[in-house]
Amino acid sequence: MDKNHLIEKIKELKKTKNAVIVAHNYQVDDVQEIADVVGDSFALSQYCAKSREDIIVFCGVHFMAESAKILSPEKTVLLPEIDAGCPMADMVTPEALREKKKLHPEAAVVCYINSSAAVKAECDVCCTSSNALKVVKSLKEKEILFVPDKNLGSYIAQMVPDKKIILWEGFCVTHHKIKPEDVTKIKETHPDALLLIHPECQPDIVRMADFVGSTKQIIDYATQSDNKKFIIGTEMGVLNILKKNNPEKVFYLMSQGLVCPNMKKTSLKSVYEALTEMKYRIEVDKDVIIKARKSLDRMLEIG
Ligand code: CIZ
Ligand code: SF4
Repeated sequence: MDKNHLIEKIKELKKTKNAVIVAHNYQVDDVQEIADVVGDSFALSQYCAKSREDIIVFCGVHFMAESAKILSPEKTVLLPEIDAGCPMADMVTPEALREKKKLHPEAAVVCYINSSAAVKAECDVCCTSSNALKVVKSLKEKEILFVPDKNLGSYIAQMVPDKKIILWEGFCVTHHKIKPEDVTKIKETHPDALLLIHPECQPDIVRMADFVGSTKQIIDYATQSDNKKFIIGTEMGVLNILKKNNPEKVFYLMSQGLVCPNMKKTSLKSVYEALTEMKYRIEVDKDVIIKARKSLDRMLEIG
């Protein structure tokens, strides 16, 4: 089937099956183009919870589809590529976290949204890269166990000197590999461009940024800024929306290595197959949903 035919078929199936298609900011352009909405993981899950369709096709990675299931347990959530996982989310298991919690019984446990439902169920509160600072600041505990991203955790830690942040040894393989030399080189080539960096990058990279933020915050910042040129320090998928929203501005990817192979697994073909074969259904244990939901709801209460 050629591309246009596939797109037509997907649109038809979406209607007949009463499905919504959501795509993460890091998905390939073709998939972003057929989605009803493109955004970050939590915004997409919230969108799904409010939507009227019975079926959610989540174009992203496994933990994101789980978050959608936690917020919409009555709906069918499909992940088109079952092997699309997040290596960072896999760096913490509920068993390992339970052991660590025993060593720090006084600590509040904060989990980044990039974690499995079972890990969220072990935590006090969840956070995204947009609200992590607010979440940590809102906690009365002085000791915080932050999982799994040590880079996001370090970034937050230097802004809350009154708290002791215990880091987990997790990181995003894609953002973590950016080196200071990559930044220096591209800044020399484009000295008038602003450097927008995701906090999943290592602290020495984050320190060089003009602005640090989540995908949504980076997109909003570039859109509102009067500057015309930007160096983008997050996964290349965001370039699609950045260019679409800002046709008069120029965006340079900080490094050609900023590609998440798991995010790139989903294609038009796999979205089509997801809808025809109703795969791959994401199921989360009822008890886990109840506990993980508490972590997400608490995050929402904080704002
Ligand atoms: O929460 C998300 O969607 C992720 C993984 C990153 C971001 O900054 O939006
Ligand atoms: Fe996970 Fe990094 Fe890929 Fe995001 S970009 S899904 S954190 S591996």
